[in-house]
Amino acid sequence: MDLKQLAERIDQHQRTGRDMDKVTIEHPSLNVNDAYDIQKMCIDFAQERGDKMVGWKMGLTSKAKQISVGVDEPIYGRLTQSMELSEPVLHMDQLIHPRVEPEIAFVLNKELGGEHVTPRDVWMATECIFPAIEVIDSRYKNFSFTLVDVIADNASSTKFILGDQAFSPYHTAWDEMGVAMYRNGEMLHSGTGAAVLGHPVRSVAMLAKMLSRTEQTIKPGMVVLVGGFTEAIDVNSGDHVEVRYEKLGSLNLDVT
Ligand code: 0L1
Ligand code: MG
Repeated sequence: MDLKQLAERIDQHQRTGRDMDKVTIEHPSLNVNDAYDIQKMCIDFAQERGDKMVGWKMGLTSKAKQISVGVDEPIYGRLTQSMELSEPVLHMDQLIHPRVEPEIAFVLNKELGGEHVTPRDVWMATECIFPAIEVIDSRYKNFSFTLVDVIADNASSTKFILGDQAFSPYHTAWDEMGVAMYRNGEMLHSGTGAAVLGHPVRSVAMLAKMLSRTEQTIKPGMVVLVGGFTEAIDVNSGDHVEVRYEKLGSLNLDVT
């Protein structure tokens, strides 16, 4: 089985926004390590085209999502410059079936790595925290996948936007902070930071630990999207999404 060929196929679907069959249908013996190798190859292709890696995202950080995919550990994906929205507008062209999640993002000022990283280490290495919205869009038909498929597809990473205002890590208790997500004025989901592994800081520590398995670290300046505070919502052209963050204000997204 040629992992590079599979990466080329996924990369093409990520770029063109056409859905595809799960890679595990043809290759049931693919494992999680193969999937992370494929994920990295896709990002290498993007970097060869001039894109740049700017951070990481954690996915499957809520119990509900872990149960739906049948796992007990989160997954990670890679964020690139071209995924970051500079304006709060999401264009549907080249997307398949996007979903939106309310998140926060940590930005580090020190390298963080190793299998024993603790929440305390994360706080010592955190420069600031932003309110964030993540747009996920699985390349697989019907948004249906196994763990291996979704890791190979970069944990469904597609777009993200951070608020303009950065906050001190000590601004609030992030596990108690509430968010409410509205689509076209209707409140669809609400939650708190505790939905992310009990506390969002744990998600950053977990990422550092998971990366240490392949001798990688989180570099200073990297963005880390910690995981959804609530379930994701589907969006379509014409929708307006607003996320209200307790003590941080709101983020908006217009879908066109
Ligand atoms: O950000 C996420 O939690 C998504 C991870 C991948 C699973 C999905 O696409 O729902
Ligand atoms: Mg997410």
